[in-house]
Amino acid sequence: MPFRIRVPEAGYTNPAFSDRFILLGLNENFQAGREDYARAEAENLIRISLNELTSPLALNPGDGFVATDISMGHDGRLFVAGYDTQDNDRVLVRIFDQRGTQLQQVDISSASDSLSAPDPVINVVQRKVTEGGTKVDRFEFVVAYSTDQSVAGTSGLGGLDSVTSLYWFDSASNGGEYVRTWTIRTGTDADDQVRWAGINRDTGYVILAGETEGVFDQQQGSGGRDSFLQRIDTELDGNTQQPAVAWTRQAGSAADDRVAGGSTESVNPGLFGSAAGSVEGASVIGGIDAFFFNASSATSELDVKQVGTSGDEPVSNGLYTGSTLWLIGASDGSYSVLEQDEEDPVLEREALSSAAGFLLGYSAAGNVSRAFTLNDEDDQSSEAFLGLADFDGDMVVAGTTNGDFASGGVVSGMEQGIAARVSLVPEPETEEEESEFRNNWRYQLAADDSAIVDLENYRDDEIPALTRVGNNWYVLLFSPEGELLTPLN
Ligand SMILES: [Ca+2]
Ligand SMILES: [Ca+2]
Ligand SMILES: [Ca+2]
Repeated sequence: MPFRIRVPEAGYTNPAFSDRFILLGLNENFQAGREDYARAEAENLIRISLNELTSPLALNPGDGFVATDISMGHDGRLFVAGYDTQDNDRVLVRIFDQRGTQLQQVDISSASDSLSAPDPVINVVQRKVTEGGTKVDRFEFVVAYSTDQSVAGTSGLGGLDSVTSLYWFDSASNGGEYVRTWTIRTGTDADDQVRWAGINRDTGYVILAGETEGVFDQQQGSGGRDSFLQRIDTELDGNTQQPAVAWTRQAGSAADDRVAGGSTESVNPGLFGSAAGSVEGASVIGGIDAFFFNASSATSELDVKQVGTSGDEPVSNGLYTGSTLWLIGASDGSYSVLEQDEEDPVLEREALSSAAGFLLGYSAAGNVSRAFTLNDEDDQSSEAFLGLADFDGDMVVAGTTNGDFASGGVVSGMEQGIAARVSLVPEPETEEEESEFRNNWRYQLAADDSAIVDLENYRDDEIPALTRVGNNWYVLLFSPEGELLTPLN
């Protein structure tokens, strides 16, 4: 039976930072045994989220802010990292509630620092710590960027270095705000470019994943640019919390290697990227391969998984969910998984006429489990994937096309942002099998020179999308069904 829920604006209030939601159930006492009333098939409550942000969240209204990364957490707060091109590329973090109200701007670098397109990355965590004998929630974020310029309170090591800052939410400061715990500058005497930063939920250590052209302590260079994974602990010096590098692990091929991200979700921190050549002696598959590994110290044995096909699989981003590492990128191949009796499954590739986005799922042992290719229907245009989020058991990808990705029939020839939900419900193997609902959809922004560069998951209710249109930066919201809840015009 179709029905509609109206929430009149007058009289509706929500003092919380997060959206309200309704859990809708049946009045069983009323209908029990009553004539002409039937019981519902399932007694699950229907969840209805009330979205309060209905226009795009403009991140640089009239200023020079360039957004580079977003992260979601702490009662629906959205954290946006970036830099201000009108203030010496000063690194900033802007924190918003779900209505798009800015709650705090955190100045990460100093007013005296003069940076150059520092490309900061951010991640947040909620973890339990013991304070006075009781467990309390501690909310933190880490932000990291690379620079070869002087940064107040740090000493340059040579070329680009990584500058990393840890912040925590102090409810006693100014009515509740994020304050700095520490800042550290790390790297080699050559260029070090941080690509990802995260915080371990259990013990709170910080992990950096990036690329280096130098050689870290106790490490060996493999040639060109290598990957590195670095653990930074927080140590107590009296009552002061100080950063301390626990270890750095460097790995790579003889050529320039690319790092797309890292993880603190597994027992040992991990890193993933792509390389053209053997990474630490692993077997080359061909062309550009994807690779990933976990490390527990500077010297423990590395088990590098090098995966892919004879074609090119350059990895742009990825995500660990449960026991699966998901990798995205773009290639002119169509991918599928060949299951074999008593042998490991094999990733297969068929050549395409145009570039398409790929989404590949791997086990920790390096076995491919799922493979998806999202191409334009006519196989003519170039798609690239940049952003990835898990959402209600599915994956959502985003990036760009220069053609007709969503089969809308309009091709401007310019780059336009795209997003798609990829259902992980398996396809039925026989016609007799009941086909389950697959919530697959595609969306293409009708805005030239646009891109969707990063995605987040807001409590399985909405998909916040960091979006560029020309020089303007926005956060857009998609519904679980792929409807744009914040129309651009
Ligand atoms: Ca350096
Ligand atoms: Ca290398
Ligand atoms: Ca294509």
